[in-house]
Amino acid sequence: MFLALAGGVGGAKLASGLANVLPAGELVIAVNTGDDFEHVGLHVAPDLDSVMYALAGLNDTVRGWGLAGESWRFLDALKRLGGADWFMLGDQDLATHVERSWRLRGGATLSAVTAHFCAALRITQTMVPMSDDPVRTMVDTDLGLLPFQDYFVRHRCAPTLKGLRFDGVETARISDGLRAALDNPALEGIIICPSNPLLSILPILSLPGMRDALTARRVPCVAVSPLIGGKAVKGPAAKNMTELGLPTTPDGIADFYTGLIDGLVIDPEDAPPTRAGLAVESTPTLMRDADDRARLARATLAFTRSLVRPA
Ligand code: FO1
Repeated sequence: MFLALAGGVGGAKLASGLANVLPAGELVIAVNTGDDFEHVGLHVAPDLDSVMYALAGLNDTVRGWGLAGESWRFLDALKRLGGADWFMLGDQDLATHVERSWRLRGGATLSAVTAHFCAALRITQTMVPMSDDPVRTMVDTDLGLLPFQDYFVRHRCAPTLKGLRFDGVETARISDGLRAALDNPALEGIIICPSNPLLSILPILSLPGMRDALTARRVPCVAVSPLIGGKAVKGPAAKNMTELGLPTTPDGIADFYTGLIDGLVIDPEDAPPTRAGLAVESTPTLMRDADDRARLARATLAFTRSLVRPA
């Protein structure tokens, strides 16, 4: 079995490709929850939902988040009442947030709610939150410290990034599902999806014990670069990397994941990293449709399987 670390739109795309090409039950996807927040009294978990909707084939592929065929009558009515309409909750999507919040309030863990939703949507792979404890990404910007969704949606990632803080992470525990995948003797490899390294993957890596677990890995770990030709396909990954002084190149990605990866998948538009000892697979990484997602998933799995960790 394989473990994938994911968050955001790029992560959801490769996660769904991996889910489709691997036999049922052979993939665990651990998802960033640093983007989670309380909104209009509801627990919203955007990255869990992006991955879940993609795995269920229900996601809106044009917008990149939320459900296909969405309607917005709730949002219109909320706006009429002077409510917070800056974060767009679709009518169908709302059911996810209401049901999740209701179950959490009844004492269920985020892992239990996620497992229940995945079963209800007939998802045959395992998707788990990185942690059941609250971790909240705070973005330090030229406008001051902003909660993640304020930075990402309300300000459209325009403020200059100066740093990141993950509130609650010091005491957050790796979820049982993620821990079990890391410790599973049948684990063949770990794949870091082409998610924003800073906003989507760093919260997962910041959980106490996570870097140690990856450093001590017995199986190969491969990252798929989120950059094509030095630019992000969607979202602020390249802007964020530049603002924090990381080159928007495979070298920048390799540096960011130093000590954690054995191989890097890059697009042919990018020059291979110069770092010694890092295996590189150059293959098209743009995922426009299900065929692209399956092809990149197969290439990434074959590359990961070809790498052997020294004993
Ligand atoms: N992204 C936006 O740019 N604007 C929105 O109004 C918005 C609403 C939204 C609602 C539910 C959901 O699950 C995700 C939503 N997203 C929205 C996407 C999301 O906030 C970001 O893509 C992720 O947090 C970044 O990974």
